[in-house]
Amino acid sequence: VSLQMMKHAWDNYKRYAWGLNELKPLSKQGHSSNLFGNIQGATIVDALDTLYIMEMKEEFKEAKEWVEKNLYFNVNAEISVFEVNIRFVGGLLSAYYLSGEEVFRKKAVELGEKLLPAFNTPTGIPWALLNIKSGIGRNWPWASGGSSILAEFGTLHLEFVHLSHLSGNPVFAEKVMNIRKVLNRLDKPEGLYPNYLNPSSGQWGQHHVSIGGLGDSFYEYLLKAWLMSDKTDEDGKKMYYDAVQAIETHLIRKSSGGLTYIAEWKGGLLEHKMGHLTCFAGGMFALGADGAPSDKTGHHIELGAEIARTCHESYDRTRMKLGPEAFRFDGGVEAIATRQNEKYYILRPEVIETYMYMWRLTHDPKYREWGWEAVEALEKHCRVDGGYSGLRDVYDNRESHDDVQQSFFLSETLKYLYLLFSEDDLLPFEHWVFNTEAHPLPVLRKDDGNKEENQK
Ligand code: DMJ
Repeated sequence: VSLQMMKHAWDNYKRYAWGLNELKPLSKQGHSSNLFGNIQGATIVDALDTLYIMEMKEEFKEAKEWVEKNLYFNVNAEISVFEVNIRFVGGLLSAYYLSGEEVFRKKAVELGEKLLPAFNTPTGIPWALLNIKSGIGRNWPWASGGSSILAEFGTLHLEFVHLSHLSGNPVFAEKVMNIRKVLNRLDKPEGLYPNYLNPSSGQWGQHHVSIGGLGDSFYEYLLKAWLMSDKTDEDGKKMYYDAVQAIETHLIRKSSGGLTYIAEWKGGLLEHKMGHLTCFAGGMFALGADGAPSDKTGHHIELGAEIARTCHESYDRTRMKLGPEAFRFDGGVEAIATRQNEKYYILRPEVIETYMYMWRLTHDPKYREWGWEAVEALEKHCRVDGGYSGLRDVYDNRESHDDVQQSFFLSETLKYLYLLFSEDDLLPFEHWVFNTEAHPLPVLRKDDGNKEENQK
């Protein structure tokens, strides 16, 4: 089924928005997000590996040809370093490792080089935004006193380690190792990592902590850096398990109805709200269970299962059976959005991602059942003639479509669905880690001698 969904999403993108970043499935035209500046083809690059894995050979071939002929980075454009890294660098790296086609390696390294000026700050903590022609960087104007964002500069590690591996140039890995160093030198309030860090002073901005937006994939990449290093990156490992310990103590709570959730922390005060983005953490806890210190393996799997259950409830308690952007545990509600501007669903993957990890790690059939519920809801409410669209209000009885087919729907949501219903030996976890945009990267073996082995 996810294969047919992919075909519908891809065919319509191709028909109406080919070469542009994303598809507007109701207007049937292209959509350009400013996150990618005027780099084009986000959907193509994000979808390459999904096409490959689903064995959509013709489509993969036409996507590859587009990359060869049309993907250029010599453009005068200000881009988000994080978004371009996770979608474009990540997408190209996976396409290279899966297919072995040199063009993807070449373009990934070329783009990586374009991102390097972002690190020209007094601390080496990169800027959020970068003009890839002039090399001038800056931060989001809204971010606490000129700060860089934890989930942005903390989500470069996996891709940059692979860029060094594939180019023979150590500079990429050095840049991300330096980020670690800066973080390790700093005092952390209650052992927690604030979302904001000033790249000039090297000091934290506001003490806001989140496992959802602005924080999320920083934690994910600590764990995955350790896994991707064939469990040699002890520093990443320690930082991850220490962070989880602090998160459990200060952020994880249980509602009176028995639902475990991860709250947001603002200078010591809890906001009892959980984002859809935060739901990825169920899968992360379960994936990290194996390496957990002092007999905590079962506990981390259990934590993953409880987060999965809570996020499933956030879906089940809506009319459309798709979850809201954020849901609350206060004012008499549990796992329900109470503010109008938190009721939307934009085809995000995190809940399905967690089902996929929980399924692979426990084989409890309920995760496939829950995944199937999501498929039915997507087909019923998000599928339109011209592709798939997000929804403005998942509690409404009539669909109000947002008219965007996000590129992560093809790279993540559909890939995780496909994997949820596949055998475990398709991209097995012993050999692959998924970047935060669901692009698989091979584990780099300790001995490193055998490239073949790395690519299994
Ligand atoms: C994706 O780009 C990535 O999953 C990122 O980590 C978070 N936001 C979107 C999907 O929701």
